[in-house]
Amino acid sequence: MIQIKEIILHRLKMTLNNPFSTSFGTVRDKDFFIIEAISKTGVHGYGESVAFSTPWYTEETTETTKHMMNDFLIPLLQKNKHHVSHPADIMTIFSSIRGNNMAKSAIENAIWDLYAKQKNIPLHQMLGGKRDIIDVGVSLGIEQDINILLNKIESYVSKGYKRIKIKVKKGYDIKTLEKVREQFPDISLMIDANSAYTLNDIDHLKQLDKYNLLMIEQPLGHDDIIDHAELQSHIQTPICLDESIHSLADVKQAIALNSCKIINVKLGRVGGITVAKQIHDLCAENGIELWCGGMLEAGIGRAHNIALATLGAFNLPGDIAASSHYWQEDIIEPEVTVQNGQIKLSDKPGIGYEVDREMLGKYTVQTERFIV
Ligand code: OSB
Ligand code: MG
Repeated sequence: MIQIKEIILHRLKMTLNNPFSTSFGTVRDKDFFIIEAISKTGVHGYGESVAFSTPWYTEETTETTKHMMNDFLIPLLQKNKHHVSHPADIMTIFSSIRGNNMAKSAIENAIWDLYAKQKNIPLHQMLGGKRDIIDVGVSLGIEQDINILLNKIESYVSKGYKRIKIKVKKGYDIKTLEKVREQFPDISLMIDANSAYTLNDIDHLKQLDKYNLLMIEQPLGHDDIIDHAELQSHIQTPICLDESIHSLADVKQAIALNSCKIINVKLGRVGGITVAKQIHDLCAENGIELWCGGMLEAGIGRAHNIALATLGAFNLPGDIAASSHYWQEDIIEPEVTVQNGQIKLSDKPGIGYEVDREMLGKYTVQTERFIV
């Protein structure tokens, strides 16, 4: 049994070290929730809501996650408090609410942390993780000045990051890759378009094949599965889906249609650890490669990503950079560090990092408590 006594929503505001630009716009600040779930026995579990302030990536925003948690999800937890024997039950309890996966994921993941701490084992071990050290890559935003991008690549390559991802958009793709490959002919390199192209760009996208890219992430529509299959049949570069995948059903469709060879799994986008594990198992059976995506998380969200990335089929480096890549100071102790492009898993119970209550307090702008 998991007897949840209280849920606390901490609303935080933090500013990124560097504004992060994609084909859709720029993220400078994060306004998000840390969910603290407290059991009757006094165990504290934490989750992080990854929605942004505006709905540019998916439909969710900080405000919609708040509405969902306050008015629907927490009331469902209150009503079903005697029916939680395992964190996977949370998904069933929330199943009457359509979509809103980031809000659901934040709460479910807090309860996974709580449960693992209650059992006194690391979360990655509870999930059936297969490695105690993971390879990681870095995602670099669009830069006005190509030299800034080249310097950043140089710096992350020299720190040992296992692959470099660069954001692209129309007019900032072939020319950029030409320069990057000139200076770094052999690095493991991929691009992410965040839906910047359409099928009219097939001939343009064929030119990518000569840059020996590990993959192209989400070239077409954020809600498309069919056109990606068409595009994949014309290009050699493997397609990776990000925005298109929200559920196990989406993955089934992508597999059936050959829409991608690789999937970027984000806990928030798919609705939490339980679905992510189901997606993992289905992809493992069908030869789809996986890696763990990022949402410019603070430490708690990052710790959950690190645990997820230990699952067997996550065979490609994730967007899981060091805390210091994103933040001046993080809200966990110790912060996440990367050595030679790898993160060593903690052997402490749950997410394996302590929440730094002083830092949490410093960045908190609002706190709400709910008795369950
Ligand atoms: O498309 O993968 C993406 C960041 C915010 C929103 C969407 C994406 C990203 C990233 C950065 O690529 C991932 C990270 O470093 O957290
Ligand atoms: Mg992406």
